Amino acid sequence: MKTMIIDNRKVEFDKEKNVLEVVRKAGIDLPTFCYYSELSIYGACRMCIVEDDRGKIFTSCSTIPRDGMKIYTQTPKLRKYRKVILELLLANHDRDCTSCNITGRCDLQKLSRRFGIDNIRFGEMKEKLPIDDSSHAIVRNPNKCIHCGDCVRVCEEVQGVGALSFTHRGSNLKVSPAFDRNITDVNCVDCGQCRTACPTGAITVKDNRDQFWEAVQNKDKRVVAQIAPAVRVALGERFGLPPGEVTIGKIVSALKMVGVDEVYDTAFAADMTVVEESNEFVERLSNGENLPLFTSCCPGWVKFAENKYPQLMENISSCKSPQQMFGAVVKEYYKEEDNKNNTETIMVSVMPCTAKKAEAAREEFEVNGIRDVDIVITTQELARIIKEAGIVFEELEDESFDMPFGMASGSGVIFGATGGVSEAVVTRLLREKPNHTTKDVIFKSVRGMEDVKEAIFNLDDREVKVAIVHGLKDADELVKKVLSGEKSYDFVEVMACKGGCVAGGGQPAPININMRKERAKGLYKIDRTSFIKSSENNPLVNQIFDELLKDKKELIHVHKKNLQKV
Ligand code: HC1
Ligand code: SF4
Repeated sequence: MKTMIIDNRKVEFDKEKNVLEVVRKAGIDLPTFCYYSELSIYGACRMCIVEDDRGKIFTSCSTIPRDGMKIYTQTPKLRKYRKVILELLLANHDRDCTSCNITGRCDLQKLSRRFGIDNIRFGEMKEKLPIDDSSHAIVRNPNKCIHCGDCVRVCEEVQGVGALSFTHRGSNLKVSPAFDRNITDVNCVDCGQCRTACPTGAITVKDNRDQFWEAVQNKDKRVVAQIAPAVRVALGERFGLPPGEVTIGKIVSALKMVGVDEVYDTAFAADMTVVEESNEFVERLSNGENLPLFTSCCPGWVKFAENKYPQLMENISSCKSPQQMFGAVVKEYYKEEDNKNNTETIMVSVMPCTAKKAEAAREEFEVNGIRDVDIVITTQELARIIKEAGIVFEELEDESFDMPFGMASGSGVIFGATGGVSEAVVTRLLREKPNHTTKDVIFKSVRGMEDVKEAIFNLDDREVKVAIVHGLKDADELVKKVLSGEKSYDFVEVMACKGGCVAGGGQPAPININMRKERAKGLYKIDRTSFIKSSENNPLVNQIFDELLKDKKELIHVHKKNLQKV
């Protein structure tokens, strides 16, 4: 085993790819703004510097560990350099910390406190740049940017979008969309992954808490909330619970306490999607048209396809996403009563995803002046609402969802993890064929965090090929292979974020692979203990199809005519 001496202590290492990882293995939390193990190494912030036994200073993130290396992490020189780096960053940074969206969670604030920066010797050095508030999903405040490049690399390396880049030079250097455009004028797909990587308040989630409070405090309105699958396994992190801990009972309880009238489960609408989308799939398999069928529930993916692959529009399922389906169904359900009593139903979605905000605002999701979904708040906004209301989340008693839209199957819940939609659809199709025995094989192929997963099964003597991909860069590569004929599939599930919705842009961040796995595990645990296993066995879903949607299937479909190409 190779060893290094770190601060006079022997540390063994093996597969660690840089000195920073060995230092962390030794239990030392070296500061850094720009190091993410899942991204390329940039080495720009220089906070992770270490000193060797000859007094040479270098960045640990960009140095390969060598056997016998001797380094120090806390010398007087290093302390001085780190403090100067922080002072210079702060000199170029907005100092409105008390009113900043991420105060208390900002890495710059935390490190400034940790290194005792109580005086900044330099005055504010830069003139104020305009804030880009144009997007429904994220807000960009360049005055809080420290040029770590994390957002640029996530958008390029993981999402393959490249909506952000470094522009200008020297002291004018900044991160922005090309030609200083607004983020809505470039190919951004609203996924919010840049926000989950941003260590400061330079990119934040668009805050819709005020609309939420206004709605719940208006007694003339019936406020109905739907909670997405992935929220229940991540919200607890904001209250000190581990990733994957299921807190759905407390979430329902908290929403009731702040004034929501009815709380429903988006997984119910996911069950509806499974039933409707598998019917659509079977129809396409039988007529051979528009295959492969691409899933439509992830708005980041849909927008990416609209921008880059308009020729695939007919291949994307015409089913609305569960969020939008639910909004349309709930509004229809209350329509008569609302008309009679002259009231209004407001649909609030609690989502792990920033792109859901943009999806809800799309033109095609409004019929006769009524929007499917009125307000979307993310997991992290809900955490702030709970804190603002003074609710002690950890001590809340569990409450159950309201009826008739509060009962979901395990299949609906696992939508929140990559592979969940495919698993639910395949399970449904195979369950109808009692002689099938491939269940275990399929489950092994569709679960897990591999970039691309495949499953093959037989349906009525036809081989059906499924692909599951998460992360838009990997999706892009897969689509290219499908279009060139290199790969052939019948069903393709795409989720824009790595890991699926469990790692959406509105979830507690930063997010790492372990958190993705733990959150997904939480969803699979719910699935295992679910009273109803599969979507088509949800009696309330069947009732909605038989009654409310009997002659109104168009409510849950969308034919995308408004391509949002930029
Ligand atoms: Fe998702 Fe979906 S699973 S897209 O990841 O299909 O956001 O959780 O709500 O709509 O159900 C997100 C999650 C979510 C939809 C469902
Ligand atoms: Fe890129 Fe997604 Fe951020 Fe848009 S929201 S800039 S696509 S990472």
